Amino acid sequence: MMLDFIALYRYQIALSPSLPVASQRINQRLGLVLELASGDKHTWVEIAPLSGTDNNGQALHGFNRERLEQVEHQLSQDLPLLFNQPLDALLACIQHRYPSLDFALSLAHAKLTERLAPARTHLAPIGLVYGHSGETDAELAHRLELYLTHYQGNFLKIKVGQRPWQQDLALIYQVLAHKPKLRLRLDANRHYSLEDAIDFCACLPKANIDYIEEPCANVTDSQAVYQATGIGFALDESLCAPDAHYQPMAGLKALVLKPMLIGDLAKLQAMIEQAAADGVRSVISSSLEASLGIHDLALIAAQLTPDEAPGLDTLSAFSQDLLISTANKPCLTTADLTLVLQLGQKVK
Ligand code: OSB
Ligand code: MG
Repeated sequence: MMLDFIALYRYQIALSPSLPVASQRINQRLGLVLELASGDKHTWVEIAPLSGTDNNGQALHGFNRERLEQVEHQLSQDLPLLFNQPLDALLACIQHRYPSLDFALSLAHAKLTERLAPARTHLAPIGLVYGHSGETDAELAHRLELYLTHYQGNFLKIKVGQRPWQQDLALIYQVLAHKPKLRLRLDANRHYSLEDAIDFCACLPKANIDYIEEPCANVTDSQAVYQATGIGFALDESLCAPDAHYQPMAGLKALVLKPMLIGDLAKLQAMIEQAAADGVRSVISSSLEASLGIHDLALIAAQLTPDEAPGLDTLSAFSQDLLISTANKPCLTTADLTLVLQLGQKVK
């Protein structure tokens, strides 16, 4: 079976309220959609490196290092070579230069060869709570109260570290006053000083804390927080460098894996297997993809990390869905996207 239809599109979706990317915020999301067909098989994948600029025109840092324009340029060179080639040619294009590109090509291959099956069972993704920009403490507390009355999950992720730790702590006790059995994943995005992280973690209700993502600016300090308080940590930003390695160490509970930043699925799977061998959990997490990407991440999580609820609760700020309708909001079709390149004709 040959790749007999290839199309590449650009999308742009407004976000409201703006979404946090560590300490930065974005109010629009840009990305690409690659559409492929081979015989009667057809699929789409999203390519959306977490890079570009924030609401103040500053470059987003800490996540993908490739720019969308570079990826688009590379694809406009690669795709003509794939046209009328067998599906395995998709894997031959994986060059380990642009993680988002490698991820998308391997994902398209997995979908077209039915290696990524629609999941029989899904663990519900865990809810995500973060302060909106300009929101006061009282407004956040009120919004959270409403949210919790409807929230069904057993886990909840809360973003911390962007205000004095005492306020984060108060919020956590407020949440637990409503739902005392919740297990919390906290994410500090490296914002706490060692001293603040220790003071904060020492006051946490340990039995309710699953782990804290990246409490401090470096892994040595995150480990010192564990040694001082017994609160385990997860790595996220530390895994984003192109050749990132971690050492299994006391207190390291989990790897937060963002496939768009890691690369092809084989590499992702190898990381998950190595972590399991080291006794470290793997949690698949969103890189703020639109609904198409989030849908595929849920399938990947169901297949590769069936016992871990993924962190995918980042769609609510998207003003539109992308090709896959997930909620009561407008859904973009390929006709709404900007065509960059097309090879072959689509058979209906
Ligand atoms: O810090 O984990 C983060 C999304 C984009 C960039 C950074 C992060 C996130 C998320 C995704 O928090 C949601 C999740 O992991 O639950
Ligand atoms: Mg994180």
